[in-house]
Amino acid sequence: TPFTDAIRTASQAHVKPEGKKFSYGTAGFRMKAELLESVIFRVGLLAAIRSRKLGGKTIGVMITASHNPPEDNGVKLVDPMGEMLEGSWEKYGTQLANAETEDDLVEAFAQICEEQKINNETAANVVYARDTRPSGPLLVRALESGLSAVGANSVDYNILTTPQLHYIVRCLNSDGLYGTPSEAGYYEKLATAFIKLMENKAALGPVTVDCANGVGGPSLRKLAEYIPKEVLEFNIVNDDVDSPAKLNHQCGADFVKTQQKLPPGLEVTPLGRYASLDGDADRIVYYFTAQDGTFHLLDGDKIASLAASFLGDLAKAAGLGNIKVGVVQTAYANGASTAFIEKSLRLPVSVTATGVKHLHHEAATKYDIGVYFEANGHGTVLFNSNCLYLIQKGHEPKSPAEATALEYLRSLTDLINQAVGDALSDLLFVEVALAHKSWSVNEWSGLYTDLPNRLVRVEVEDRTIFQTTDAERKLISPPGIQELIDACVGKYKQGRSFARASGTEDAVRVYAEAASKGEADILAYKVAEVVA
Ligand code: 16G
Ligand code: ZN
Repeated sequence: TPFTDAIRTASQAHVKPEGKKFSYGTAGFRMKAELLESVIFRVGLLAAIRSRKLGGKTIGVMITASHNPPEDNGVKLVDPMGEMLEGSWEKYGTQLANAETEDDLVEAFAQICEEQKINNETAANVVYARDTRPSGPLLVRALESGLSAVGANSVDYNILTTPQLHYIVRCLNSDGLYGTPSEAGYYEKLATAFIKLMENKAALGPVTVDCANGVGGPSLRKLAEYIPKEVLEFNIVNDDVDSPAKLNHQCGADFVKTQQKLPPGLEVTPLGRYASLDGDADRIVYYFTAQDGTFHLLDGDKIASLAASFLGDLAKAAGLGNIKVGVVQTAYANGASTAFIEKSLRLPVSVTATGVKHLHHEAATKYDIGVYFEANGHGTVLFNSNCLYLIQKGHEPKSPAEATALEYLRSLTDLINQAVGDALSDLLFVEVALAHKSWSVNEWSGLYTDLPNRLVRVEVEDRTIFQTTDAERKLISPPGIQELIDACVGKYKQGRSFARASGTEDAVRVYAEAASKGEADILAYKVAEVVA
């Protein structure tokens, strides 16, 4: 390729740690930041190839390690419509990252270009951003070095949340139809839709947002400037991005979801609304304390239930009774949420494997309005083209009430990030749903009661032998194990349990739920024993 010499020279400044094996996984590459420099340099090469393959469409590169500790970092690619990199291309990321020498690297680069029939004269366009981690600037320089070695045009968007970069990528590839491709364009789009949706709705009182001391803090502060206090007041906490050690430490969505408790130091008023973002602001959970001080979590399943209930009603009110509204969950969704959506809301639920790309794909292809959320708080709502057409012009409202509901739906398609799960967009969406229903957290929480559950991490010799089917709910390998799990589950009322290999850690995860906390705990440990 014309870039052989340039790649070879530039690569010498970003040497691969010898013998280290990298893999582009569910969330891209993620590890200790000091191991990442060569990987990110090579991701620059891949981003350029991907852009050329797609005729010069803009590709995004996000440098973040989400909810992981401050000393970690990571990188992932964003495809033109703001989705995750197409799955079949992940192997190229792995291939480039693992090339041991400069010779291996230029050869791998040439091989991928040949396999994908890349015309290296085609322009390559790449945009990138990073979160607030201290390792970010150095890694950005490695990325820039990779991009320039292969002649890519690039724009640095500096510090953004992950979903903001996804938004910008989508804008840049949508001829101005999705929005203005800038950070300010993002705030304006969300705030305008939000203010419209909150017109004539009673104020809810302030919402407190724990920003995990990550990039969500400064971003939410900027967003809040576009929203008058009378419409919604934000109380922003844990937004110290100048003390790296505080990032994701004893705060944030992952802490609250896994510990099922308040972030230490948070002052709470009973029945107030509290939310926590993760370190790159693509996940959110809500929670509150009752009058008696007990903690109540409103996780991704509760958000999905609220969203499905609100959107299902709105579609009917707009006279769009034939629109198919559905919910996508993973095996980790609480059984009580699935039962609520199917039996009380009478809406279909699909279950997919863990990982946003699986849920996103299912929601986009199966439903007109597809609500998807992982229990951990990552999710969004997708409106397909049929639905967008009906909302925008295809459906003639038959009454003023229908016209109003249609108008709401129109604003919601602007409010809700269509590219990826987005904590800031989800935050505003939840506030709108509660305001429209005139619900307090109590009423929202009371949609259903979570079944007690337990998650256990099991260290095993080789997690790759744990192969699953049926959206990770059943093991097909090692042989005989699933029968043993079934036998355990059968002993517990409302029992359900499954084991799957983690996609992000070297371990197997066991999930169990049952009618009581004690039984859920015992079931989880019994199944963990079977797996170990
Ligand atoms: C990744 C996924 C997340 C999933 C988690 C499961 C993306 C962007 N992120 O972080 O959605 O919940 O993996 O981790 O897809 P596990 O495989 O270790 O259980
Ligand atoms: Zn995240």
